[in-house]
Amino acid sequence: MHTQVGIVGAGPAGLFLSHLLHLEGIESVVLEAHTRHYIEHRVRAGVLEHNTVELMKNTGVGDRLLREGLAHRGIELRFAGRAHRIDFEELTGRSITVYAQQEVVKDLVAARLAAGGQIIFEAEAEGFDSIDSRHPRIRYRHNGEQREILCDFIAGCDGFHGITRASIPASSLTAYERTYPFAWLGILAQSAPASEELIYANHDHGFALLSMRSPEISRLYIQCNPDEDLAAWPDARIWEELHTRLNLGAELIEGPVLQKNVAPMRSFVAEPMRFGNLFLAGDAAHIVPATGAKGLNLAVADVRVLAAGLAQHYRHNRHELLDLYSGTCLGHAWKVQRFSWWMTSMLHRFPGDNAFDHRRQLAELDYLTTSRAAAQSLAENYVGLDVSMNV
Ligand code: RFL
Ligand code: PHB
Repeated sequence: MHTQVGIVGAGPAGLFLSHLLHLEGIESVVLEAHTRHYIEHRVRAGVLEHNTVELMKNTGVGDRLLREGLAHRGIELRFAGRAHRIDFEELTGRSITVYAQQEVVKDLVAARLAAGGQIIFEAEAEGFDSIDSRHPRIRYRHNGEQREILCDFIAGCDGFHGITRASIPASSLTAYERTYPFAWLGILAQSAPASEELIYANHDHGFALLSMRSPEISRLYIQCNPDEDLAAWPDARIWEELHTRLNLGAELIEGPVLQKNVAPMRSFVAEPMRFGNLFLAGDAAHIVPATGAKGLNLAVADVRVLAAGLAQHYRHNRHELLDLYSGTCLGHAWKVQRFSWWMTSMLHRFPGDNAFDHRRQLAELDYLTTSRAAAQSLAENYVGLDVSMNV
C-alpha cells in the first residue's frame, strides 16, 4: 500500500491532521491500535481553546460543537475561603468551549469516513524502515497479519506511550521532563454541575477542580498521590473531599459516579519534533500537566502547522514551512508548558512545602485576583495563544 502521509494514531492529532490534509487534497492513511468504539469513548480532555473551536468551525466539523458545546466566558478561582472570577471575554475578547475530547474524536472520525478517508482500526504500528529516507515505510499488524505502508511522510501522532518517538535514535533527540509528586483522581458523575463555569480550588487538603460535560454531567477532580489505589476511594470519600475542597455548600449535588480514574501529572518535551521525514505531533512530542487544560489544544496547534507545511510541499514543491515545523511548534509548546507548570505550581499542595511556600501561593492568587495585568496574563494563556509562525 502507498499513501502520501502515513499517520500513526487516531487521537485528536492524527484525526485532525488527516482531515486538514484531505481539505488540501493530500491523501493519508491513519493506523489506530484500538477499536473505533474505544477511541470514541475514552474520557479525557474537555476544554477547547478559541483557536481550536474556530478551526473546527472553519473546516466543516463544528456543527455539533456549535449545538452541544458549552461556551464559557470565564473561570472561578477559590482559595483561602474566597472566590474570584476571571472574566476571559472582558480581558481578551475570547472565550473557551467545554466539549469532550471523545466528541471531537467522533466528529472527526465521521467526517473522515464520510469523505472516503482511510482509518484502519485495530492496526498497531510495530516499526519503521528508512525513516530518514524519502520513502519511509510503516510496518503494522492487522487481523493477525503483518503489513506495510509506503509513504512520503510519516506523522507520529501515537501519544506519549507510542512507538514513533521511541524509533528515533536517542542521539538525535533531547528529552526535557518533570514529573510531579501528585496525580488527579477524576470522576464523571451524573449530577448537574454546581457552577456554570469551571472552578479551580487551592485548599489545604490539596487541589480540586469542578468541570462538566453537559448540563447533566459533572467532571470533577481532586489532587491525590501518584500511586493512589482507587479501592481506597469509595464514592462517599471522593464526594466528602470535593465538598471540603470546593466549599460550595449545598450547591454541590452528588450523583451516581459513572467513571473513575487516576491521571499522572507530567511535563515533557522532545526536541526536535522531526527526524528525516518523520514528524512528531501532539502527546507523542510533548505532555503538559492537565491544570492548564492544554494537551488537546497543543496537539491541534501542531497538526495545523504540519498540514500547512505539507500543503506547501505538495502544491509548490517548497519546504520552508516543513523546515520550520519543529521550531514553530516548540516555540509554542514551551509557552504552553510554562503556563501549565505555573497553574499547577500555584494550585497544588506539594509534599514538603512549608508555610513560606503556602503563603507565597496565596500571595500569587491574591495578586492575580487584584491586578488586571496579572488576570489578563492568565486569561490570554487560558483562551489560547496564537502560534507564531516566524520563530
Ligand atoms: P492521544 O489522544 O493519546 O492519541 C494517540 C493515539 O495513538 C494510538 N496509538 C497507536 N496506534 C497505532 N499504532 C501504535 N503503535 C499506537 N500507539 C498508540 C492510541 O491508541 C491513541 O488512539 O494523543 P494526541 O492525538 O496527541 O492527543 C492528545 C490528547 O489526547 C491529550 O493531550 C489530552 O487528552 C490531554 N488532556 C487535556 N487536554 C486539553 O486540551 N484540555 C483538557 O481539558 C484536558 N484534560 C487531558 C485532560 C488528559 C487527561 N488524561 C487522562 C491524561 C484530562 C485528563 C484526565
Ligand atoms: C476537564 O473538563 O476534563 C478539564 C477541565 C479543565 C482542566 C483539565 C480538565 O484544566
